[in-house]
Amino acid sequence: MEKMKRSLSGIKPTGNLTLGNYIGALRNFKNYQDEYENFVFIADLHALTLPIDPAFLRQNTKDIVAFYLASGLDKDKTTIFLQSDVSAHSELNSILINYLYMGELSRMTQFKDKSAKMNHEAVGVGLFAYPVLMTADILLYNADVVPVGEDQTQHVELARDLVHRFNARYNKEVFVMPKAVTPKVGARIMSLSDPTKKMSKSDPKGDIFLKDEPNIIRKKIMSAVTDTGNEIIYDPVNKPGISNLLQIYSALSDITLDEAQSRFHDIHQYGEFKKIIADKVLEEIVPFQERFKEFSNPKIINEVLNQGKERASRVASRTLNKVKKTVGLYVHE
Ligand code: AQP
Repeated sequence: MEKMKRSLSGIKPTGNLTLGNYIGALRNFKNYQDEYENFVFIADLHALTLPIDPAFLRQNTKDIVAFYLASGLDKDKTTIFLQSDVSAHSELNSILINYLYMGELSRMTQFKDKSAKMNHEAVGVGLFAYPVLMTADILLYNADVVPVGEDQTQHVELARDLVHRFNARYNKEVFVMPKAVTPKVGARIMSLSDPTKKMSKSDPKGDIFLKDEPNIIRKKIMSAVTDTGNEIIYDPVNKPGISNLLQIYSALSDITLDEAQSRFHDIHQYGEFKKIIADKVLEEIVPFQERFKEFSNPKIINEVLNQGKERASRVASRTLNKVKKTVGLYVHE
């Protein structure tokens, strides 16, 4: 029998999840749970790379478990786990950190963007080395596919470089080559107040949060920055605001951008257009929020995480042992 392929994805509990996280990532995770061996985790160690309030981090972590369940992930089909529950992530990180280069890490866009806002002397080592831990996350599970939004594809490319380098150095296929998969539409949802910037949970200007009340979501969409003119066309360079709303509509309707555009052919008022976008978002998010509330229960969350910890640890420790042996660490019974 052919071995089932593996999929791995995660979200950092750095803030309140946004519509960008939902469309670019979360919404797509369940698509892998029937045909893949699906691993989905909460990347809590990654959330420490920038200062964060401990209570906020804990709350975000619990929320993400409930969001995963609300999005349709089934704990018996998908291994849902907490990164810090599986010590192999930190252990493999300690090994792999010796196989990636300062040059390549300093070229990562996310590092450059985040560190540019900080005093150079105070940029954390963890922020710089973040892609090393992400590489460990992916390789521990020998993931074939890694569903992500566009901003994370560069990190998956780095993991691929590491796989080439590592396997070549030891002349055997220690790690499986992973591949990033991004959604056809919605891989980069932009801020509603500045559609030239990504909607991001740690820079919440212009964000729609998945926990926002429906009337707030509607208000935010109705006051989204638009462009001059009155045509509803997809043109991200000249009409970034309208294009972003079209992208949201198209992704949530599971249709192409062309189809989305043609649905608005006869509409020439931005207000009317935005109302349709808001209706579409609420049609999906309101029932999702109801399921989220049902799953936001400590008993359910602990049960999911306990089961996930056990399954993920089993797979991860197997890979870790293989790596230890490969590099020459003495693995004894
Ligand atoms: N605006 C976005 N559009 C589409 N996809 C997005 N993702 C994030 N923002 C958008 C995708 O969501 C997944 C989880 O992201 P993450 O928690 O690993 O962190 P991130 O990529 O850095 O996303 P954020 O929201 O911007 O977090 P912070 O602010 O903490 O850095 C990923 O698959 C990501 O691509």
